[in-house]
Amino acid sequence: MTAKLYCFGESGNAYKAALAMALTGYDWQPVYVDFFNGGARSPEFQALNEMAEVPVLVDGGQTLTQSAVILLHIAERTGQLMAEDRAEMLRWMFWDAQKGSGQQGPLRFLMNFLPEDKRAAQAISWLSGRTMAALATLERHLTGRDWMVGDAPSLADMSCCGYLFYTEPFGFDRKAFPAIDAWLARIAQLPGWQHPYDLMPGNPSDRA
Ligand SMILES: N[C@@H](CCC(=O)N[C@@H](CS)C(=O)NCC(=O)O)C(=O)O
Repeated sequence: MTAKLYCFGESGNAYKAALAMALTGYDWQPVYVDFFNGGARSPEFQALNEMAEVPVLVDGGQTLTQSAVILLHIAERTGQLMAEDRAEMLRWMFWDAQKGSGQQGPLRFLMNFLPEDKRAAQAISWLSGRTMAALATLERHLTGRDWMVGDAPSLADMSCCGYLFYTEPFGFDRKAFPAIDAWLARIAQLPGWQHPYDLMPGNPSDRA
């Protein structure tokens, strides 16, 4: 049965799952969540995910939330994108959930999607410092290696790249991070790769 990914184009956390499914040839379809009009806070959505967060994957009889859990499910089902060194792969996925996507997502939201009069300067400044430090960590790790773990793409790459293909500004300039830049180019060369706005419904231009 075709799996359903509850998602929206601007969601880097949903993109991780969508990208993994696109690269592995998973049988899936997107279900649009109207996040910017409260879609993730509706009683219907919260019945699906009590955490009121996107993404959610409904696959057969299972309802899965948290992008890392969904990624593991896809790798276990397909036998693809699972690094040989599972602990190292999980280490980077946990890191990403807190220091990578966990900060990039809110920062990008604050800087681009909140009404201008609600963009708290102090929160942006604090999150920017944390985000830049985490990007420096990622840059150091990727210097001299092609993939996050071992010599092939894995869930760690899906996770850590979640927000880095978007062009809405949040202080990440690819040119300033050559190892990240080259790694993103390698990911974009993988057969089946698509940009988040091509893979999932919803785009900032819808609200322009
Ligand atoms: N740790 C979660 C984070 C999910 C998340 O923060 N999703 C955002 C959209 S990208 C969301 O639904 N946020 C709602 C909120 O924070 O109220 C994951 O990896 O799935």
